[in-house]
Amino acid sequence: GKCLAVDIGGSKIASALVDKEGQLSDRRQIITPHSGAAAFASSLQQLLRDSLPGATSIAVASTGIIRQGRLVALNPANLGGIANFPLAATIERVSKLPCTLLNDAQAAAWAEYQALQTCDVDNMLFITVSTGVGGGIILNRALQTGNNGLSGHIGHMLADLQGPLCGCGRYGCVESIASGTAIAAATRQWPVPLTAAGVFAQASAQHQPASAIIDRSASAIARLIADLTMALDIQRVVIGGSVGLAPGYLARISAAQQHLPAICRTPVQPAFHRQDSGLLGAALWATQGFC
Ligand code: ADP
Ligand code: BMX
Ligand code: ZN
Repeated sequence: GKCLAVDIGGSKIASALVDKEGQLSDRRQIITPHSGAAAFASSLQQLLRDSLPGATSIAVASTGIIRQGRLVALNPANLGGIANFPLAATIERVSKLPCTLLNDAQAAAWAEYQALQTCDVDNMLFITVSTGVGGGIILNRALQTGNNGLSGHIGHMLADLQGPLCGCGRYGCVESIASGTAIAAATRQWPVPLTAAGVFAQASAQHQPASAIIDRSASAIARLIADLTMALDIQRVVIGGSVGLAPGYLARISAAQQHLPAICRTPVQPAFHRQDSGLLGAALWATQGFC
């Protein structure tokens, strides 16, 4: 039987059937509703109902801290204010199939670690630069989830003590400077405010202020990589998310790394599975992992 994998992000919810060989089929995607828990639950349930035929198990990767079957948001603003949501119970109402839950970036890290074309990496860091900034840490070849699901929430490490208030309650988190949400927010006072994709489009048209916003994001990520490399002896970094995978973003991280000491310049590469890392990682974790 196939596993129905679901990836719940702050901007989109994707689903696909994953077979034993890790092949995806019947991929679907909807926009994450930001109008409260009831709308969120019914959109998720509709997507599940549509995707269920052919599935014998469910594996979910979701934004938020995944703790005892619930989604606990560190930054509720990323979900339109939802702070605590009964994820397992909501899924169970649609299907009684066996279900595993994992944080989205932790799941993506697991899939990307399996995809590395080398056996020489014991410690790997995955970073998604998306609605928020998420992370998944592989230490001694094992995915770190933590006793409370918190491991890898590196978007809430500090980038700038003078930075903006983050939805988690701290000032100057990496997420408040580097995420797609932060990139768009940096244009809020412009005559025509832009989306993150709009900022990238302007930057590639040589618009200097747009380029500076993306560089501020990329250099916050380069410093985050440096800090985590110092703490954990990270050997390889994999970047995902729509901002992380946007054209030119990785090159800006690499450029920012050149301003740091050589020991901080941990090699960075794009996600092999692109937008499907979370889906695939959830499915892989359900078969190889333990919950
Ligand atoms: P999720 O957070 O749901 O996992 P994404 O990885 O798609 O979803 O990240 C969403 C963020 O990326 C949003 O802030 C969105 O504005 C931004 N974004 C979407 N498409 C692009 C693009 N082509 N270039 C740059 N940013 C993008
Ligand atoms: C936030 C946090 C993380 C998540 C990361 C990326 C919430 C709701 N989410 O830091 O759990 O991994 O965003 O999530 O607090 P995404 O929605 O950008 O993919
Ligand atoms: Zn924060």
